Amino acid sequence: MAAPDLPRVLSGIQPTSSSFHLGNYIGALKQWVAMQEGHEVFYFLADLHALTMEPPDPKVLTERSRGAVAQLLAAGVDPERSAVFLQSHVPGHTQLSWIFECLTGYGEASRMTQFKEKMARGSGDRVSVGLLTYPVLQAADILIYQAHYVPVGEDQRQHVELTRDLAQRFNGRYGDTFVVPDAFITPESKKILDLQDPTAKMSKSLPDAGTLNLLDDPAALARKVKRAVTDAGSEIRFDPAGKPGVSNLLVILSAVTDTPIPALEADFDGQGYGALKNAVADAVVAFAEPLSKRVHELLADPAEIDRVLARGAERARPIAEATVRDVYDRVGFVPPADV
Ligand code: AQP
Repeated sequence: MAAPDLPRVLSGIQPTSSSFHLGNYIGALKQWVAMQEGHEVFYFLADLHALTMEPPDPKVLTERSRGAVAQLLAAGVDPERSAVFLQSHVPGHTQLSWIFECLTGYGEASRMTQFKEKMARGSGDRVSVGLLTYPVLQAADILIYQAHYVPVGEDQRQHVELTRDLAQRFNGRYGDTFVVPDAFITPESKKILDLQDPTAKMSKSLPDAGTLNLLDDPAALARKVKRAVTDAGSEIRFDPAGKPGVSNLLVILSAVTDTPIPALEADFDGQGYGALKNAVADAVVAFAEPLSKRVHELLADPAEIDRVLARGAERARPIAEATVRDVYDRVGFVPPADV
């Protein structure tokens, strides 16, 4: 395990589908893997957050959670170096969340873009209070570990800003308690776009044709890439404003082959969109196929997945408990006496 004086990294991902997509991988998980070097890292499956929309069938949630762990490990998260755990295994997250809920304005929470977007998809009583307070629980998830960096995609920037505000608000009122964390967002890969609608982010809640799922079979992946919406003209150039479809394909190719975008632009000089799509399809399949195979191997031993989660929670819990104790003291709760 990493030395405790290394900068701390914390991030989470929701087990809200049976497969992560390439946006999750390129925007977040790839950085999770890289940041295992030189940092003390905590990565959790946000199973509490997974209830905020329409709560899934309990068996499905259990399966998705184990499946999510398998995908993290197959993508390169190493449980020896990273604490990998379930949010529901560390009660401190919800204990701290209440304190932050009481420091967050109702208007402030209801202005969060993701809340407004998801609220627009639901209606009336089907929008849960949990959806409103989700970013506050997320602030607790981060601050409870005194994390310095939070590797996420661009869509999470506003939530990390709220986390920073809440840390500063608490520190201002009760004295220096929390590290004020920074979002770690890589400029080019911060927002992978939907292949059918390059104005929207790739997302599990958009139609499947535009989403490259890590566990899709190779034929489906290749088909989706080859049917991707591209732009006017024929030149292969990285220009996110003028050529969003082509630029998105270049970002994907760059991420899965670890090749800088200018080198790809040079390689494809004079070639058409068809050549780019063929190369992206081949590269995505070459990346996803072994990952998918490894996921299925790992899932054959669910007891080992549960042991990884137990070891991760064992590392996380003492840090979380110490923060909750300190915070409860600072707000003035009477400490429980020894009897
Ligand atoms: N398209 C994306 N590009 C870059 N990063 C992305 N992330 C998600 N989509 C993209 C990042 O993935 C991490 C995990 O996100 P999450 O668990 O919150 O998943 P999500 O945002 O709910 O994923 P979806 O697919 O977008 O789900 P819906 O449709 O339900 O909202 C985060 O770091 C996120 O930034």
